[in-house]
Amino acid sequence: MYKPFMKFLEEELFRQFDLERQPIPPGLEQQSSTRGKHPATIQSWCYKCEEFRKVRYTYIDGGAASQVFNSVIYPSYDCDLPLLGIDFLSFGKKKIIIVMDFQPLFRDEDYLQKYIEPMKAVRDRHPGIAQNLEMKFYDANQYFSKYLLFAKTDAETVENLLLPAYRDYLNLYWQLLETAKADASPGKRERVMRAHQDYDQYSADRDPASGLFSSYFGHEWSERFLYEFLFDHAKPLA
Ligand code: BLA
Repeated sequence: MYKPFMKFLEEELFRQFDLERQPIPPGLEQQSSTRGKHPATIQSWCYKCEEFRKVRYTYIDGGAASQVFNSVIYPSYDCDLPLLGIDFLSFGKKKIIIVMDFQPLFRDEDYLQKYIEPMKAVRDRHPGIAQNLEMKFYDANQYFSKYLLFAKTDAETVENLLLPAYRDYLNLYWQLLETAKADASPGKRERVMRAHQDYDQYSADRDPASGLFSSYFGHEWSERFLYEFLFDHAKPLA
């Protein structure tokens, strides 16, 4: 269901950047499960390039029962561009959740003006999948922008509305990268590094997917996947 979206991202990345494949810890790159009611596979890819210190994406294919496309792009520490976050989920026909955001590293006015305000026009073009939903797992004021795509919707909406919105957000992200590169200042590097690390810790500790990974692949695998791959700058909770 979301494979064309993953493919599109992959093509955009390979077209624009000189990607170098990054190793994924043993056992985490790919896994299959026959534990649940339906068989499922999970597969992940990881790259880096000059502009991005880490580009990762994951696909869970559990047939009609679950389809998930999840990705985070972490820019280089020399640049304070938000992270690009994508979480497209589908559990059967009934539960479809779409999230895509430029996840801000800082919340001061200048920063929001530079990287988040430009999203408004894009968001306003896609009202059908930018619903004002409450977050249950995360704090919307931390690492999320006010112009995120966030919808609980149906397969038909995904089919009709998601691709144009997805392309619009991606295009804006590539544009903002140019702005960010132009005034990267090395003095800010430490601050950016710390923000990436805080994001990983925050995300790993709260990830609502932890139960899903455990049910398919076991608790131990789930913890390793979260702390050694998805959010590998986070420390496991004691
Ligand atoms: C919600 N994301 C969810 C949920 C799951 C996942 C199972 C809960 C759905 C529900 O029952 O309401 C799944 N999260 C995953 C998977 C991975 C993961 C499979 O990290 C990894 C492979 N989540 C992200 C990123 C964003 C994100 C990058 O990983 C940013 C765009 C957002 N996911 C996000 C939000 C919700 C969500 C905002 C709703 C959570 C809430 O209501 O608080």
